[in-house]
Amino acid sequence: MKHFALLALAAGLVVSCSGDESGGPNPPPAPATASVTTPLVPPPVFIPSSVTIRAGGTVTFKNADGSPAAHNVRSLSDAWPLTTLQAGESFDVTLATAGQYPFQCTIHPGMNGTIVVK
Ligand SMILES: [Cu+2]
Repeated sequence: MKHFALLALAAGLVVSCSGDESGGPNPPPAPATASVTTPLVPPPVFIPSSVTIRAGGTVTFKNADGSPAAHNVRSLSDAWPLTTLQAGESFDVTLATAGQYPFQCTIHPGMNGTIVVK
């Protein structure tokens, strides 16, 4: 009887896995990568202001090509060092631990965002 219960559990797992692939009840995993950029013209904002990635994923910050303004990206939780982006520059942040990682540009008050790692 115990053996049967284990088999039933295994069968249930298989069914639930195939359900994922066909858009079943479980949400799809968060993407491994996301991008945050800045506009060519003011107001200075991060686009989008919130991105979601899976643990171990990477977010690329990019100062839009052609924008005359420099920006920086400061992690409010010190998850990465303050990084300045001149026009056209970009940098990657890889985050291994689930959580919320708010960030801001210290050059432009109100230029804020959040990375959600799931
Ligand atoms: Cu800025």
